[in-house]
Amino acid sequence: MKKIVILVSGSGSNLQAIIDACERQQIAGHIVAVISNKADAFALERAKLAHIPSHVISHLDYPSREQFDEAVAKKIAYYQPDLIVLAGYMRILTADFINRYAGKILNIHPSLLPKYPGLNTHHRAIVSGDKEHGTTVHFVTKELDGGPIILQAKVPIFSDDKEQDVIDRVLTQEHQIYPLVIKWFCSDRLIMLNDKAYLDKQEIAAGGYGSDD
Ligand code: NHR
Ligand code: GAR
Repeated sequence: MKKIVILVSGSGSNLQAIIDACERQQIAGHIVAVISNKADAFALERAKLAHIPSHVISHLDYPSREQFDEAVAKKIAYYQPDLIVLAGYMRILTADFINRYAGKILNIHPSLLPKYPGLNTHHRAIVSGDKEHGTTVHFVTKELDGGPIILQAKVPIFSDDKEQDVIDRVLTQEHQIYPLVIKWFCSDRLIMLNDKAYLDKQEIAAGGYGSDD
C-alpha cells in the first residue's frame, strides 16, 4: 500500500473523490495526511470525517516562499509518503521542494494544458469563445503547469453557460480521472523518467493517455 499525502487549499471535492476511491479499495494506497495552507478550507472537514490526520500550515506565517515550503516539506517528511497529490492546492512550489520529491508529485489543473496554465482558467476559456474546456492530470515539475501530461478529460462549453456551469462540469470529470491516475501510480504502472510520463512502460503521448499526439 502506497502512502499518500494530499495538499489542499479549498473545498476538497477532489480530495473526497480520492478518499472514496481508497475506501472502496480501488486504489492500492491510503491517505496518511492532508495539509492545507488555509485554516478555513472545507477539505479539512472532509479529512476529519474520514479520520485522516490534517495540518494547517499558513503561508502567511512565513517570511518567504522558501521557508514556507521548508515547513511543508518537513511535515510531509514525517509521513514518508510515496506520493504527494495536489488537489486544489493554490501555492506555487519552490524548486527545492520539487527536486526533493521529483517524480512523486501529481497535480490536477482545470484546463486542457498547454492551454491556460495558471489561474482563472474557466473564465479565460469562456471569454476566448472556446467551445470546449477540460482538465489535466500531470506530474509536477519546476515548470508551472508544464510537467508531463498523464490524462485529460474534455467538457463542452455552451453559449448560455455561466462560469459556475463550466466549473461544475470540469469538477465532475476531475472526480473521475484523478482517482484513476492515482490508482495507476499506486499500482506501479505510472512513472515519470527524465520529465516524461510512462504507463505500463510505454511513453504517454504529449496530450495525455489516449490522445492522438
Ligand atoms: N508548483 C510547481 N513548481 N509546478 C507546478 O506545476 C505547480 C506548482 C504548484 C501548484 C497547481 C497550479 C494549478 O493547477 C500547482 C502546480 C497556484 C498558482 C498560483 O499562481 C498557479 C498554478 C497552480 C497553483 N498561486 C499563487 C502563488 O503566489 C497564489 C494564488 C492564490 O492563493 O489564490 O503561489 O493551477
Ligand atoms: C479543481 O477544479 C482543481 O482543478 C483546481 O481547483 C479546483 C479544486 O476543487 N485547481 C487549481 O485551480 C489549482 N490552482 P476542490 O478543492 O473541490 O478539489
